[in-house]
Amino acid sequence: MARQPLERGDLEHLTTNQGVKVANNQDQLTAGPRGGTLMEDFIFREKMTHFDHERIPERVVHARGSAAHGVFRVYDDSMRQYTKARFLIDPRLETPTFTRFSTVVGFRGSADTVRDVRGFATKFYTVEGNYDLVGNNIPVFFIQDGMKFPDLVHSIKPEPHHEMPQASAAHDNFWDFISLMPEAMHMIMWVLSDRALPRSYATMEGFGVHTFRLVNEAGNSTLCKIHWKPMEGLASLLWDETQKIAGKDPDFNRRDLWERIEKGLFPEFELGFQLFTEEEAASFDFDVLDPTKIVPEELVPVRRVGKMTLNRNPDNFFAETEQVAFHPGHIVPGIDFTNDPLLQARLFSYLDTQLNRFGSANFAEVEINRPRCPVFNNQRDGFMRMTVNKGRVNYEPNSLDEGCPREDRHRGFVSLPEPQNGHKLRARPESFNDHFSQAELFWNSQSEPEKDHLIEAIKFELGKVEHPHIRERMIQLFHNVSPEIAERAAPHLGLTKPTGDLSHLSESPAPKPGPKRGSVQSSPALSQEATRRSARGRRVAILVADGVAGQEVEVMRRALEREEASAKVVSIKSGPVATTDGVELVADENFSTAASVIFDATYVPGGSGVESLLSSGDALHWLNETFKHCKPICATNEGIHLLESASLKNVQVAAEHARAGHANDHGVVTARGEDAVQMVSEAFLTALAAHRFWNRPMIDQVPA
Ligand code: HDE
Repeated sequence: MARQPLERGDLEHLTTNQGVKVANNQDQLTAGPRGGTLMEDFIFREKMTHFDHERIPERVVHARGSAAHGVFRVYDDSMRQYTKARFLIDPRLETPTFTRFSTVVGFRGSADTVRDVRGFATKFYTVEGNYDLVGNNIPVFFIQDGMKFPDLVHSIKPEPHHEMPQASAAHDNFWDFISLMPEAMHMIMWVLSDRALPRSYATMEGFGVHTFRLVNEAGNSTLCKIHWKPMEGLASLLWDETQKIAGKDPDFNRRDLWERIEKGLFPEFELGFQLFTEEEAASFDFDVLDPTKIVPEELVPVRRVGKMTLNRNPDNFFAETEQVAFHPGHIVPGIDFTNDPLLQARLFSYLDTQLNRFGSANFAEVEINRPRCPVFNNQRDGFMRMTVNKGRVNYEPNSLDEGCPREDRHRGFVSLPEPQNGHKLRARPESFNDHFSQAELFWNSQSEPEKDHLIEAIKFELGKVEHPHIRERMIQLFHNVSPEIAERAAPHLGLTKPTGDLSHLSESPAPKPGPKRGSVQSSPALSQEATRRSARGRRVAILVADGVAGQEVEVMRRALEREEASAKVVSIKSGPVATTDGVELVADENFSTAASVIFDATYVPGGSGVESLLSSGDALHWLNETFKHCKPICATNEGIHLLESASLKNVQVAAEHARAGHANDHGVVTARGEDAVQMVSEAFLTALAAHRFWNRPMIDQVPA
């Protein structure tokens, strides 16, 4: 039955779910003004019942997430030789997508910037059915076999007796488990690196993790690894920042995604494939079915085939972001699985988890999960069935509906007839047992600042571990990755002379590590430093006080906006700011609502107002912190005094090295004179795109 079209008047009035207009939404129906509630109050009972049932179980992992609609298009038809999936070979097709980014460990209300893997799951509503690419921002995983997933997740989630800590791996249970699971060491290196602290969802990579297959029209299969490459390059936060942001703005990454899209700065990602044959795979010194291994890009380059643009925010968080149901088993003709034992376990788990979350097999009928191509089968009924099937036939074969719906032998999904033969057993292949080579490859490929951050992460994570024997075991494992790691971290954990002794593993039933077989010593693609970044989407704070040179603020703001960066004016108090030149200026934020950690860079314009900033502890702390976090700093005219203030000695050193109008090695840009802003703006934007300046002098002494 068709729904009556809504008239404007219909949308003005409150109704019950049955469409009955409500006269009073303030009071229950009672026997007299001070009397008891009447059972017949169907309006109150309906409202309260619905409220009581508003939650569905949060995801057991990846509970905290945010999402965006988008579109995907391939560049050309060159993938035709590898796959018959139409969305990957027909450049005329614009495929709608829905992408959900998430953290893994924290509950649904936890902070965005915790140290964690990020989920990167995309639903492609293709013309041949929904394809879900349910990946992460890290290309490997902790475990090799899905049998261990419940143990892994139990160990990393808050400890069950007191439910602490929230959204953090820094506790004994997790490191106890890992210390007995050497296969996790490659993943551990990634999780302790800057990759686990993304600046933005728009500046992180995505990975399908497992080896998948593409299958072409002739039925030939090619193995592949799947990548998302962010067009804005890779950028991360510092650990100190992430902890502060978790308090100042727990929605930091969510807000960033939302605001980028609202401003039209759509996050873009190129889809890439590493393609290789079975023969090539057999020649690698690792097993491509082992999800703790990457295929180094230097071995098989990533071929970028198309682009996804995230261009629309969801209309309703629950209906879309919370109810979207991903499943690696949602694939389309032209894509197929491999025997990766982690992937095989996922093929069971995701469907099962959706049944638990929705309480019904009809979750595919919820709008966000509904394919955009026709769905036509004999599945019927169940909780919350939305489809009103017509006709008498609900079986196949039939003659009463001319045999419909019937199989499509030509376009229907056919699994690759890969031979499967073997004894029934539970065993880990020998080819999976090199647990350290690629962990070392990752370490070797990091820049010096990235290595420093990783060592600091070990100090924090293991520093939180109370049992000394767990710390000791982990350090011995790190020694097997690289003695340098163990030697640098051990003294801070009260441990001396790690030797790499792994005798404690005899206590563990987990598969033992074999010899290192790795041949690639370093892979530049694994460092985030080599990435090409832009100023797009970056946030700059302009620090002002009454008496600021308004024109300088305006010229800088325009220069930033031209490069699609944004500026917020931060002052001692909110509201109008008096300027020396009569330019109208209003502070967007003040020192109690904003903090340096929420921004990528700071600019201090000239004017007599700098005097007030000089006597503001908040302003000095702001600048110190910006400096300590290695972010670009710019100052013009009197603004330079703030950099020169006594408590900002280090900034001063950096400023001294700055040639007027040029960013120096330390990312500090200054200039004096009437054209000061014009002189600095280009260098400041270049510094903004460069993201961080790690070689600042005396950074450890900065009080922030
Ligand atoms: Fe998941 N994972 N996972 N996972 N996963 C879930 O499904 C699971 C794994 C990933 O935004 C759950 O709907 C098992 C690898 C993402 O909604 C659950 C194993 C990778 C998301 C589940 C893995 C992922 C999930 C929880 C090991 C990267 C969030 C709620 C065998 C390739 C999707 C849900 C979203 C969510 C199970 C390992 C990525 C329980 C059993 C490896 C991005 O089904």
